Amino acid sequence: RGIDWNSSKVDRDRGEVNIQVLLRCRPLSDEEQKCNVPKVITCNEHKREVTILQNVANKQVDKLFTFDKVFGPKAQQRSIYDQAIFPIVNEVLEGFNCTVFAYGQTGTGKTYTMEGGMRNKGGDLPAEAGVIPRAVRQIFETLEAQNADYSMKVTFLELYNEEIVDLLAPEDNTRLSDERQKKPISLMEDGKGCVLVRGLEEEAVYSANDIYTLLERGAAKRRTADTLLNKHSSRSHSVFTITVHVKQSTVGSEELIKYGKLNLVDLAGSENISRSGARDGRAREAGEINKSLLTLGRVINALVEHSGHVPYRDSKLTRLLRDSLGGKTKTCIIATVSPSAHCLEETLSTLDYAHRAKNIKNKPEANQK
Ligand code: ADP
Ligand code: ZZD
Repeated sequence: RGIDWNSSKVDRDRGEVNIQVLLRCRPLSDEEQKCNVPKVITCNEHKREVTILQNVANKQVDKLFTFDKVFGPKAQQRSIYDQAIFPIVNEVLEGFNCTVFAYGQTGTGKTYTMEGGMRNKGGDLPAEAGVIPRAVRQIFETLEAQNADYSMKVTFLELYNEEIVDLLAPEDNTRLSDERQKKPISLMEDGKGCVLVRGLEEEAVYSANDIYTLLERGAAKRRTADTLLNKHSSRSHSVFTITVHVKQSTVGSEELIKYGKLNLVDLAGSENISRSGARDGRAREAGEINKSLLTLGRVINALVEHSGHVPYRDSKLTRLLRDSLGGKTKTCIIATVSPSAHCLEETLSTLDYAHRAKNIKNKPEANQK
């Protein structure tokens, strides 16, 4: 069970592992069911295959794709977490940096997968809770059970139009309320090939409930932006990051600290690149919005084709997540699709993209100091 990072695709001598790519197909919505929308996706979880039914000029030209894991419309949040994400979070606690991306067309369940549905106040997580709240719970539960000496920080940011918005910044510091008070957020290279986000609110958290309070703040702030800007959420990328430091019990006087970072990334809707729309008068806006997603595609292409120059520096998203693409981070992409015939073209493009990304190799290394 779980992702086997030591599968046959590991080049043991060089310590390289492929990016893991999972596919999730959402169920038809009640609405779609009522209208008898035809389904064009079939998932075989056991064989890790997904088939897309395609009829071109009256000829059935189905296509089959294989992924590291496939989750059909009936897959529950908990089952996806337990099978695919639980082992990744354990790696973070072992000192690895890990990244989970959700990639797909708007409306296919990226946010549902990464965040999930509503939270019931107090008590346990709801069945609809997604990766973020479950990861938070797992980290606290594991460290508490080990009686570990640890510290944890989180950041939550949104990238919109090549601008970073801090979803955890205290209300009176936001760009929206006062332009002059704007706390500039910038990306900085630390000289060791690491990128830091300067000016970002870094919150120390001590319990799972602390994190839920922060998530609530972030979610509320995003809703404000959503109301003010049309299609904001489908065009923005959100990045939730947890950093954990764990003190190792050592014999003698030396003290070792293991630290790991988990990036949970909800990408902008992939339709934003397939139709690079400079059709209306907002060409610049469209161009800027697509820049990070377009560059992500180019970075993936360059890595897959080993074509020399990898254009990491061309967008904020790829600078921020550089280490996740061909670096020392363990990376997993969850590609999300709709089963509906209406989405066929976008679904095909998601499947192609995700399938190509399987060829990227990273070289994970644990952090210690
Ligand atoms: P995206 O983030 O890709 O735009 P959302 O996460 O907002 O998509 O999902 C679109 C709608 O579909 C939401 O109402 C969401 O609750 C629902 N949905 C998505 N995936 C599932 C799923 N696997 N099971 C049930 N409902 C889902
Ligand atoms: N997806 C919902 C938020 C939204 O788009 O608003 S669900 C989870 C991760 C990051 C941010 C928010 C959440 C979310 C939540 C909802 C409402 C208030 C706080 C947090 C959530 C869902 C289930 C369990 C925990 C948190």
